[in-house]
Amino acid sequence: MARLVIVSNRVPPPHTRGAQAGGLAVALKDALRRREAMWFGWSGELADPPGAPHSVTVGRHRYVTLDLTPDEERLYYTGYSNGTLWPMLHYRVGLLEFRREEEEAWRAVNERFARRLLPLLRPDDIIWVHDFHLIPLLRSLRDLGAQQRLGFFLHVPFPPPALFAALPRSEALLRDLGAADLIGMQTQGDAMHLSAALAEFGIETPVGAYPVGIDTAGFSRTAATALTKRETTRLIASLEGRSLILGVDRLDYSKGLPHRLRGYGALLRRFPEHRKRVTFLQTAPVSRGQVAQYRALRRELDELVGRINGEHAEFDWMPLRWLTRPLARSLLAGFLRHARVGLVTPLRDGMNLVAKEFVASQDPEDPGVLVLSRFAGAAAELSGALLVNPHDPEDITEALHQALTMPLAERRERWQGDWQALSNPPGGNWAQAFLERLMRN
Ligand code: ADQ
Repeated sequence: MARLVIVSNRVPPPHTRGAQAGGLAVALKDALRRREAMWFGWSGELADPPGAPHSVTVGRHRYVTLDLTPDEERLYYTGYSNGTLWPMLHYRVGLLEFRREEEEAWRAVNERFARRLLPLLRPDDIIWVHDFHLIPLLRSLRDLGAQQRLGFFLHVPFPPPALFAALPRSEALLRDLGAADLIGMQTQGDAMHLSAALAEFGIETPVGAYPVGIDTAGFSRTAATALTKRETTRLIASLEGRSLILGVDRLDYSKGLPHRLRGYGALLRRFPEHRKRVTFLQTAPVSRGQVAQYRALRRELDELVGRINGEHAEFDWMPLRWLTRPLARSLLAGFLRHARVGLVTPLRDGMNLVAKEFVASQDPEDPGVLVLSRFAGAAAELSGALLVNPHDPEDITEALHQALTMPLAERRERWQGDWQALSNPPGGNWAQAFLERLMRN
């Protein structure tokens, strides 16, 4: 089997691999199992000058990482990737900030990465580049003469072409994407948007939907085991029989956290029968703390949490528990299993693996209910969830009430459909399907 070369912005360091919050490490675990691979990307470290690549080999996997200079981090990562592309791709034109200097630094870092990667490649490698940070790398590799099969996967949404056109220099970005042999997206909707945007410039690169999946059976086993862990037992004891509503996200404006908290506050006002009968635990580890919008969001949420607890708490009941530190994955699985409601309400999300992990973690005999944003990629697969418009806190309120009062038979029926959908996805394993199509092209 040909070697797989994964290129992504961050390469998880060996000791934390698989254990940290972050989509890609989790999503690619299966694709990397049982094959020779090289994973190439940013080390997460800063150095000036950046120096030679670091290389670590663990079994049949080699990890090669490069440092960024502090300026590169500011312009390529914090500036253009997180300050421009992230809001643009999540339909948030109002948050978009564009500076030419940042866009140029983004291109320069991609070219430097391509030059460093090229000598490490073998002629029959399959190269798979991930996410929006590294779009120009596709064109740079081709310009430098790389002839290998070259795939690209976008983990986040892609807006309709008329919205995307608001991005200055968007044509150059689309032409860079055109250097790939195959582009994978999370949903049919995203694939249609990108195909249409490419077609406007006569670019015919095939684009397909390969919804990122999880190891459903494996996560289910982890969750069942995690239920008996000391920490899970302590969580359950601390609830004193109350139903647990659980939210698990990175602290990001795409995740719809303020609307979600308002929806919960309204539940306690409109449906007072749930007062003292529920606890909402929201975990949202701080991410991208250098970006102004993220700092502002944190302040807004800290205040909102304080207000909701202040308004509704009793001397012996705190309605909302707010954690800005990450939870270990092994604990998360047990917490999800115990939750009566999984509350996943992003304003826009490529997929949202937490929604799938919630379904996978449930006890088939007594499953909880997923309340899910219709704008998460996962909504296309999870028809058993209660779908909400996350911009409307009252819609979240009503779905929470429905979930908390849903009879067991309906919970089972809804859950079983979703479990089936995740266990046997129509396209098979997403990464395998993508790689097979890439080889055929
Ligand atoms: P993310 O935006 O990081 O990923 P998501 O898919 O929700 O989002 O989560 C990825 C992983 O991180 C999941 O396995 C989840 O359990 C873990 N995680 C999230 N919050 C956590 C927390 N508070 N504590 C511990 N673990 C946490 C990007 C895109 C998504 C897309 C993924 C994968 O933004 O739309 O689903 O990539 O393609």
